[in-house]
Parts: sequence; C-alpha cells; structure tokens
Amino acid sequence: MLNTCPMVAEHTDVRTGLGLKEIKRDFLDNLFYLQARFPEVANINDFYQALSYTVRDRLLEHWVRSARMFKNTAARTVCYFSAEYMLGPQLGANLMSLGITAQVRQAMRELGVDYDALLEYEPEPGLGNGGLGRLAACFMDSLATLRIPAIGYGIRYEFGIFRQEIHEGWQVECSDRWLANGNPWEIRRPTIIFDVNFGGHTEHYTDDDGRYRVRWLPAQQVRGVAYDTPILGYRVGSANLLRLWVAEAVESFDLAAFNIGDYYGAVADKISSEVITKVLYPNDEPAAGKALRLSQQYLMVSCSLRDMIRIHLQVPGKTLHDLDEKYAVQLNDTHPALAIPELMRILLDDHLLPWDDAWEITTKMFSFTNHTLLPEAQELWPLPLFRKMLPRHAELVFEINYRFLNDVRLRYPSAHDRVSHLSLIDEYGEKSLRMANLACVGSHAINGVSALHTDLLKRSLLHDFYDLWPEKFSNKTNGVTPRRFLQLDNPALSQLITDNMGDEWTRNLDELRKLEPLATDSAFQQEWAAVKRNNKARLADRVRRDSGIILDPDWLFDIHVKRIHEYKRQHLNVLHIVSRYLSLKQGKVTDPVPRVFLFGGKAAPGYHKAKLIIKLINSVAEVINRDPDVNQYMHVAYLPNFCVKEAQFIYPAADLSEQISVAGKEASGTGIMKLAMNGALTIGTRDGANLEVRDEVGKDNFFQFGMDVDEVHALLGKGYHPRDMVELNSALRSALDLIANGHFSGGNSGLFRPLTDSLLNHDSFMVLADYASYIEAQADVDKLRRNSAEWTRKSILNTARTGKFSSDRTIRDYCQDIWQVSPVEVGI
Ligand code: 26Q
Repeated sequence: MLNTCPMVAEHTDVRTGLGLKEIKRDFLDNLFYLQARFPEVANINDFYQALSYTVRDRLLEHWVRSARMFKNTAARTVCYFSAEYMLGPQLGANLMSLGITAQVRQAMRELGVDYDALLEYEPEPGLGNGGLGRLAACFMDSLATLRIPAIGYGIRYEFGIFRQEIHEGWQVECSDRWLANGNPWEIRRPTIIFDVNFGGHTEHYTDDDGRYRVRWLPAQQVRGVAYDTPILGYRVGSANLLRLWVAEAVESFDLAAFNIGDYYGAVADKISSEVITKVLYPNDEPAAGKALRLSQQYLMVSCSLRDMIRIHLQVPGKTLHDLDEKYAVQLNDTHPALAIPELMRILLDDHLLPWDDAWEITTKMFSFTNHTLLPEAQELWPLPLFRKMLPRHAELVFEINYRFLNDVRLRYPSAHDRVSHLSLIDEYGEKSLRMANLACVGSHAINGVSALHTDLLKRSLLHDFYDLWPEKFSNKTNGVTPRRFLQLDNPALSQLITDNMGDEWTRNLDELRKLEPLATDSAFQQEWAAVKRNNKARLADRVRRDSGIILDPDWLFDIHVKRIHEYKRQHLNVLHIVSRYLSLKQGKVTDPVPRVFLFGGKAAPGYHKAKLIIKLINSVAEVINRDPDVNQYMHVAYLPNFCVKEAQFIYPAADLSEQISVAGKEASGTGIMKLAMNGALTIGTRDGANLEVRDEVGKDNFFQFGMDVDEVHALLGKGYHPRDMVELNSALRSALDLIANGHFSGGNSGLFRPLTDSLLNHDSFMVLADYASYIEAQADVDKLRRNSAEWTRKSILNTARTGKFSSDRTIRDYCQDIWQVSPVEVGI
C-alpha cells in the first residue's frame, strides 16, 4: 500500500536506487540532513557516516522484507546465543553483499571523496576476544547467505576488546571507544525493552486456585534495551538480525531517593545498572568472583528469551507449547547457558507450565557447543554468589540436578564417582555451579568444533555425559566465511580466480577445486605469485608506516597471528628464530632463504607470561633487525592490534602459516583456514582442525611436525622432564641460554627468566619436546622455498582445497543434524 503513495515512491528511489545518480544524491542528502554538513566543511567522519547511511538505506529494504517474510512463515528460526560477536568493519562487507562496490567507488570518486580512506577510518565492533566471537560472526554471515531465518542474540559492549599498542616492546591496553563517533549500522529499539531482576529472595506459596507457586522478589531491576544490526546475506536480497542488549536503569532517577534529597544516591542506581554492559571481559579471568560477568550473562539470556517469546506469541494461535517448534537455540559455549534455568523459570513461574512440559520444551530447544578442553577455562560460578544474584535460578538448578542425578542413579546404581562427576554442582572446596554440566543436561545436542576436539570431549572432559547419552554428541568442524576472508580481504586473488573459472566459487567454495589443473600451469603460477607479491608489498607498506621496519616482499613471509597463549606456543616460534639467528651468526648457513617473521595478537591483560612473550618477540626483533650479520636474511616484526580489520592485510600476504599449538589443546583454530584460503602453506602440529586441513590439502602440501595427542599423553604418563630435551639438543640449549642470559634484554638476565625457567622446569605445553621436530619441519620449508614453482603449485592447491572450511558447510551441517531448519526464499 505504501508503494502506491507517489511521495513515498519518489523518496524511495533516491534511497534505494543503485544508479550513480541516486547514490550521489542520497549521499549528499545524508551529509546534509543527518550530519548537517555541506561537502566543503565535512570531515572524514561526516563522509563516513553519510556513506554508511547511504548503504544502510539500500539494505533496509532487504532487511524489512526479510523480517516480514520470517514473521509470516512457519519456518523454524535459529537463535544463536553468544556473549561475543567479532563482526569486523561493516562498510566494505555490506557493499560487497549488495553487489554495489563499483558504483559506490565511482560515486565517491566523482564527488572527490577518497573511498579507501573511509574504509581505513571505519572503527570495527570488536565485541569478542578471538576465535569464538569471530566464529559467531562467520555463522551470522553464512546463515544470512543460506537464507536461514536467524537471530543472533548478544551483548552490545560499550567497550569491546582493548586496542593494543606496543610501547618499548610491551603490550599496552587502550580502551576501545568504537561508539565514540556514532554507529550508523545499528538501530536502537527503545520499545523493545525488558526489565531484568537481580538479587532478593523467593517466596513459595499456594495461589487462589490451589496451585503451588514461586515468586521472586528481586532487590534490583535493570532494563535491557535492544540494538539491532542487519546481517546481509551475500547477494540473496535478504538479511538476518543481530540483536544486542544494552543495560539501562529502569528509572533514570530513583525518585524516592531524590525526594529525600539524596540526589547522588539516585544517580548511583543509574550508574550501577548501566555498568553491566560497559565492557567485554577478557578470556583469562576466572569467572569466580566476577559478579558483573554473571549479570551480563543473565541480562543477555533473559532479554533474549523473553524477546523470542514475545515474537512467537504475536502469531495468532501460537502458544508456549510450540516454542521449541519455532526456535532452535544454539549456546555458543557455556557463557549463555543460564538460558536453561531462565527458560524453566519463565515457563514454570510466569506461565504456569508443569515441570515435565517445561523441561521437554527446554531440552528440545537448546543445543550446546563446547570450544575448549582447557580445565582452567571451564566456567564455574561459586554458589554463594550465584544464589545471592539469582536466588530463583539457584533453586531451579538444584531441582534440575536432583531429578537428573536420580535418573543417573537408576542407571548406574553403585557409581558414586560417576554421580559426582555428572553433578551440576562441584562439591570440591567451595561449592560451585558447573556451567558445562548444566549446558549438557539442558540440551538435546552437544558438539565439538573439530573432529579431534569432539573425540577428546567424548574421551575426557565430557566422557561421563557421552556414556550416558552418546546420541547427543556430534562433531561440527568450524569454518570461516570466504566472503570476508577471501573475497573482501584479497580482491586481487579473487579476481584472478574469477577470471579463470567464473565466480560460482563465491557461493559454493567447493568450486575452488577447479583451480587444481591450473596449479601446474606456469603462466598461471606466475600470475598467482605476482598477486601474492603485491599483497606482501601492501602489508610491507603498512608495517613501514606503523613501525618503520622495512620488509622485502620477495622474502618468505612467515606469519603467526592469533591470541597470545602458552598453549599456542608463540615461544616455540621464537626458539626457532633464535636458533636461526645463531646459525647465521656462527656462519653455519651457506645459502639462507631470507625470511620475515611476523607476529600479531593480543594477550589477556592479566596474563603476565603471555605479555612477556610479546616483549620477548619484540626484544628478539630489535636485536636481529639491526644486526648487519643477519639482517640481510631475516627480519622480525610485531604487528600491533591484530583484529579483523588489520587481518585483511595480513592473511593475503602470508606464505607460511604457523599453527603450532601442542596437540590436544586447540579446540579447532580458524586462522589456519583463513590463511590456507589465501594460499599460505601451513606448518602445523596434529591438533584441532590442523588435521582436517592437512587431510584436505594433502600431506605433501603441509608441513606437519610434533607429537600427536597420544604421544603427548604417553610422554606425560611416563613423566616428562624438559631438561632432558635440552641435554639432547645443543642448539636448543644455546637458544635458551641466549634468552636467559640477557642477550636480547640489554644484559638484563632476569627479564625473561620466568619464561625460560618455566620451560626448563615444567614446560606444561611441551615446547621443548617438539623443538627438534619443528626445526626439521622449518628446514623443509626452506628447501621447498628454493623451488619457487613448486611452492606456488602447492600454494594454489592449498586454496583449491579449502572448500570444506567455508562456514556455509558448517552451517549446513548444523541445520541438518541439530537445528532441523531449511532455507526460506525471500526473493530479490
Ligand atoms: C570465560 C569466563 C569469564 C570471562 C571470559 C570467559 C571466556 C571468554 C571467551 C572464555 C573463553 C572465551 C573464548 C574462547 C575461544 O575463543 N575459543 C576458541 O574458539 C574457537 C572457535 O571454536 C576455536 O577455533 C579455538 O580453538 C578456541 O580456542
């Protein structure tokens, strides 16, 4: 009906038209009406905002149409619950999905606006720590592209992951003010609000109809307000919704307090409410004692579930009994697992469903993904804290546990140990709630994120649950979106691929296999190598601009980018670098292959050893880069503030991808996939998804080294003595001695001792045990590099064989095996 109104139709043209004229007109309109600027005085932020709104105008149409479609369809909707989303910059990605990058570039050129400068200017929403948050963003991209109705629910942190600066080799954390200049991609929904209870106590009573009831009398209420961001599918004319919650005060001023003159007391409540979604927690902090983190989680799940119920009940004839038919909820790790008792509370207390009905709906709706085996990373909430903040949920968790353990005892009448392992409550020391156990009990499906990880979950962390419910377990190997990580980040390689085989690969990554015959074509090899060289030059320019280090794009680019963690073993890489340095210094190498060692990644602010590893890398870099005996053959550089935006210059420039975690610790790893797609060869252990990448690309096209999981366990079983490794290997001893004795720290032999001592005395991540094998694999890298045609052939094959690692495949697997959902046609 709206379209028949002539005024609206005319208006719509400027705001939705894809021609140059309409884009330019809308851009100038937005500059004027939204920024109140004319071009002569506009600054880069004005231009960025105006352009983003111009793009948003064009995507809203898709978004609103999809929303209407999803509302009217009976199709099941996926709700992805995640405390983290690492979306990355939106402008370029949205233009690519709409297919209007060329027009927009041209329009900007004609208006004299530097489009690339706007891309560079755009801040990114870094609402995550690393892999888990980025996976959620890749999944949102694939869900939209596959036309699966989906809502991503999460938290809109005012401060995302900190910005990393490097000062004198040390990491310095700066606050991430990503919202400071406004966020054109989100829409605040002041009417989509939920008041969330905290604290207080419960009362059990019998109501007028003689029913047993529980009411929760909270001590505090906080309001969750929805902020929506559209997630466009790639060239499908539809979009999904990312709905993030912000905490606000229920009343901005506590009037009672105000009236008795306590003005500051009144404002304090506003502040204590709003603090809840202020900042993303780093992933090193033990959950225990972090009341704020618990309130973040509860705010998110309570608002999200109540929002889903609100949407569901809008459809005439729908009741809560069909809730699980309408929605499949995926819990991204245990962070949103409070959703299980919260849904029970809503169904039992607010809607008076019987326990068994409520429990059936709950378990049919939820499924759970585990992302880590590390014992220290399992979420545990101390019961006193939990009970104080969520008294009703504490009762429900006990009831769930009571019923669950009764079933367990019936099945295993005399297995006391088993019962205590399965219990939702950890009774050792301070009693605490085991979130992973809660997630397993409340879900009908449980998955790991790589074949090896799922296998290890079954064998160790969740063994007792696997024994109980083998049918609940499955593997869903992670994937990454090729739209961002190949097409957007590496336009030159994408163009080369498309020129040779068309662009079907952008929708179906398995099509890349068609590159295989070209791998031995020497003309194609040359073009491939030229693209790689240009990408390396592009990265080298940024490094020179940021740190003054000059890199030669003809050298091998060896890249190690990911969060800094001992299990990921950046220090193993350093030991190789130091050994190489020593060999060169001692004149032992006759024909060195020149190499650039690049590192990037953030260390959790409280993780001192990880921060010391950053300092070590920078200290080694300083000595090597200025030593004329070696600096014609090797350089080392730290790329500060590794994030989705920086990554776009890094992945396409990699020759070699370092994936060297100790076997059994990296659940999956997704960086390996992004790098291999961009034609990097991997040097990697038999850990996480590395094994699957090796199997896909072929073991001849992959540098594998180190112990496998069984060897790691065997060595631990017989007693691992890291000093034995040093006894056996003089190169290793020399490298460690050089670091320990202050060669890289201006003679300060104390600086790196915490690292070298921990390697020599414990070496919990078996760095020294894998050293010799790593050095051998690195020698193989050098050997292959001397044959550049062979290297390029393998590089092409790596890209060609990464089809499996598209997150489209992962999402299809979830749809089929767990969510039971199928695509809904919206139509362009
Ligand atoms: C927990 C409690 C309190 C505060 C923070 C946290 C917290 C936050 C984030 C714990 C863990 C995380 C993130 C974990 C993560 O990113 N895991 C990675 O997930 C990837 C996607 O599945 C895998 O590829 C990686 O192997 C895994 O390390």
